[in-house]
Amino acid sequence: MGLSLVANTVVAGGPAVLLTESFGSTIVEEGGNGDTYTLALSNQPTGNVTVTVLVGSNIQVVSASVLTFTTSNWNTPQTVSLNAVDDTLPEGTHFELVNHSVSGGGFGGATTPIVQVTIFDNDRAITDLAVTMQLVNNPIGPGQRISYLVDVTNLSAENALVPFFAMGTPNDTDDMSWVCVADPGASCPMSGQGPPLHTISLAGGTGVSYLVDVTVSPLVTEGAPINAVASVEANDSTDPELSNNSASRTDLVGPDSLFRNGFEL
Ligand SMILES: [Ca+2]
Ligand SMILES: [Ca+2]
Ligand SMILES: [Ca+2]
Repeated sequence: MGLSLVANTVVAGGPAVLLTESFGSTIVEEGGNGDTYTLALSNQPTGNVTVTVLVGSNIQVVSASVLTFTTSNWNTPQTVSLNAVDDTLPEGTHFELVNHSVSGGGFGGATTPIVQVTIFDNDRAITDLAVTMQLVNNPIGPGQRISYLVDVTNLSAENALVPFFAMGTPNDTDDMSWVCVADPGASCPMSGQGPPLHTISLAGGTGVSYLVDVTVSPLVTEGAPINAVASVEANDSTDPELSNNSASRTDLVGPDSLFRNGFEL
């Protein structure tokens, strides 16, 4: 033994059940398209060979799940058709392995293929994603480096797998840079330059926190407003409470830091 099958290539050796996946892969959609592959034997058996298709809970065999190969049709491929089980669970794209058992005709110990099936989901979680924003430095001074603390939280129990986070550059600022820290079960890029615009991941009840730094233009005048907006979009889940999916704030530029530091002339 110790033989292996990769796609439709068999390593020469003992008897084997040969696999050919249509278009080289097997992909099924909940509530949508199924897929097929074919099986044949590597050599003529001594009698009837039975091959049984073994699936888990996410896949159903639409064709016969027990194939019989005889001494005459052993090398004629037989088709296995699979569909996804259309459950109601939001799972994202997931995977299941299809195994095969074989018996009879001298094929009792034959090598059998394992098919990795990709399953596209059609169920959406209900999640409530929320964003809050604070300004760490207040008041803002012309030319000052300032920091926003932005928290993105999944307030629901269900997972949001690929929400999109965005924060634009506040007016009259530049040199934006940021760092992000994620709760266990959540993920975000660790840091970056420029506006954060990317996919994050928020398991139910988890969040990520950004510290976003910008430099206020030295040319702004006292009383000018600096507007900042951050938002999150659920993408693969449904968010029935959209009022908390963005946070914005307007902070007025204070007096020049020379004055605040007591160096008034
Ligand atoms: Ca479904
Ligand atoms: Ca599902
Ligand atoms: Ca929300």
